[in-house]
Amino acid sequence: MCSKKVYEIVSLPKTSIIIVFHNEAWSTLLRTVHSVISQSSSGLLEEIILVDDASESSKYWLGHQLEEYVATLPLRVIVERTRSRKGLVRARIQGALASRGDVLTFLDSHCESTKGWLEPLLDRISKDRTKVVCPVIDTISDKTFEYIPVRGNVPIGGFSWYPDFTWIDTPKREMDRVNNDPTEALRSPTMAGGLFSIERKYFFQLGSYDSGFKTWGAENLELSFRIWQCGGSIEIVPCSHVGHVFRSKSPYSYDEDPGITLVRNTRRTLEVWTDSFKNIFYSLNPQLQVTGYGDISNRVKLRETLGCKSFRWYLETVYPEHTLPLEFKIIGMVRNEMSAMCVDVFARGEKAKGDAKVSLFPCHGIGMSQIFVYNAFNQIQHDNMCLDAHFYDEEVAYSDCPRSAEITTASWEYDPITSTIMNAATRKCLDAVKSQEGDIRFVSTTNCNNTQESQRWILTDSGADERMWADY
Ligand code: UD2
Ligand code: MN
Repeated sequence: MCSKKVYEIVSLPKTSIIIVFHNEAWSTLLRTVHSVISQSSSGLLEEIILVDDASESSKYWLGHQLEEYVATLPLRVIVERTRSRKGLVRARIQGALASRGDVLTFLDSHCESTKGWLEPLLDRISKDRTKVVCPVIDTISDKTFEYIPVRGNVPIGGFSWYPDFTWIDTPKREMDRVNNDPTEALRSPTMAGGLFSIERKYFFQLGSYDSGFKTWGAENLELSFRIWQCGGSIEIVPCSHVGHVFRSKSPYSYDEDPGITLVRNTRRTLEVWTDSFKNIFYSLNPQLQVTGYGDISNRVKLRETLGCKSFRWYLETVYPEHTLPLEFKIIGMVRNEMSAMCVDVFARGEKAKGDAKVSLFPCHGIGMSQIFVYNAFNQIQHDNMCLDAHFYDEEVAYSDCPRSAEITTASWEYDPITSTIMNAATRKCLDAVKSQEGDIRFVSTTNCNNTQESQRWILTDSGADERMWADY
């Protein structure tokens, strides 16, 4: 269906391609550059701007060799260099300032564009300059470098509790809006961050990027909130595909603990864009509050100048599927009294069929993977996952939270007097069971017996003092 679409190329805006990199390999960098040149229809490319973010001299191919190589290419290719390591945000700003296309298209430095990837992106922008558009991101294996297309329905972007970018199933409301046409651009609450096109003037009008961001992380959510709240929109365009090497671990050196950089970037996002909803994020992830976030006054002023809408408006209108607990009974840990162990989403039992089985880990008190919300529907929720029991066996697993008060196997009755948690459907009680080694690892449901210590649980309150955020 995509290949049948016809675009009037002469009427489309030209784009600059901006690729920032730090220590990228020669092969992956050139794969990105060459695929852009060979897979873009002529007339759509203004130039390619490579921004070297102070790669180390041991990556000698990124020095003169790169400049000499790109001079042989049949297109204007500019190599910009940051004077010292700036991080991807400031490197992208430098690239954008050096560019001259009507549109900016950002790519990571380890991508492969596919035939006809630009037309459907530029077409959307030519119809509405406030649209920020993303291709579907296919996978390039980091083991074999083979190209693996996304199969089936195209997901859109959301965010998790941490908060972190996540893919979510495209909701029915959105498929209805596009009349189930699989080629139609899908509105997306957030973008992954690396691959997108935006009109150049609009990019600067919206405040380009927050130059207070360091190295890596969270700029994707910051830009996403900003685009929507300030009158633009984000779309994922199913007829445009670009592959990306998803790496299993971060290859960079940082000038500080990477966790601190990410927290600072994340807090700048929350403090500027999420109004009082930031308190929900801080309750769900208390570790965020340990690090400062620097001066944000310019970004707050930008938000005022642009007259941007509230985060409440964004959640209600753009992302009603978000998992933030706007109403809840308890936020805290699910602590087993006998063992001093807590339900932990990162702990995955070795007996688990799949990896969904609920396991315990010593309580660490720093929130994160041990934070659960006893929500308004009596479900025990972590982000999009809820503790779910079965009628046919004793296993407790994580499953997608039912978003209603209907009594299901994901409904639990917590009795703070007896410290028991009974499943409202199976009427069995949450129990901590021993693994073969004898240490308590798993959560299951067994017949209720409140003299049994392993069935005693405390839903500890982390001190979040608002029971309802709805007034914000
Ligand atoms: C994703 C995005 C990435 C960025 C990131 C959050 C995709 C496919 N990728 O993670 O673009 O939004 O989330 O920050 O959506 N780089 C520098 N200087 C640095 C660090 C990185 O230039 O100090 C370059 C790096 O070489 C790469 C780009 O920035 O070209 C993105 O970094 P990444 O590939 O490590 O990010 P990724 O794909 O894990
Ligand atoms: Mn990448």
